Amino acid sequence: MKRFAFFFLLLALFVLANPVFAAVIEIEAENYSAYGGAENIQNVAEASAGQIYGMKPADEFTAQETWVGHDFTVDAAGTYAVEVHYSASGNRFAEMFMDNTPVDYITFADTGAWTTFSSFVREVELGAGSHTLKFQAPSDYNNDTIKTPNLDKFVISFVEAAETEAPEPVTEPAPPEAVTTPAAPQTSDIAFGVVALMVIAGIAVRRKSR
Ligand SMILES: [Ca+2]
Repeated sequence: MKRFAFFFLLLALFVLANPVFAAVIEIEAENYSAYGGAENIQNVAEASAGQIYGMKPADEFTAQETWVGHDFTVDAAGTYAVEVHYSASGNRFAEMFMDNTPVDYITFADTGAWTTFSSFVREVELGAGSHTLKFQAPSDYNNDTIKTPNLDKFVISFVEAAETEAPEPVTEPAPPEAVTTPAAPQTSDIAFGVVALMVIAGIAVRRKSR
């Protein structure tokens, strides 16, 4: 029994230390953080938690200011999969942003009915900390010709840790400059010196013998 307890302790430590097992974040679209356009929460029995957020322009036509944002926080930097659950009667469109950076212009493929839900996944790179997932009506939305989807739920899950940058290669120090040895005295210089010494010695000897 003690052996099993030790094993489970090891397993628990591994799970806690490994961000792969970080909690999956689920956000109901109707639990938005902020929105632009018309607030549009609807009860749909088939939806997750029984409600959806329908992106809707304030005036039914001018959608550029129609958006909905959801704040969330991740503990570890890395690649995350954002699973988007939605419904669409006919193809619908919205631009997806993470922290106001465009991720993709999404075609929300026709699910057949507003009560039928489907999902797609986009991967994003996230730093540790807080983020905002935002969907905005496409900029080419005009006179109701491009329509937006009903958003149901987002599931954000860890894929892999951020790559740590490889350290700069250590550059070898340049080899020291070759030491130049002083030029050896020329043979003629040596001969001149010897002769000079002999002359001086000769003079000295002569003076002494006088
Ligand atoms: Ca929902």
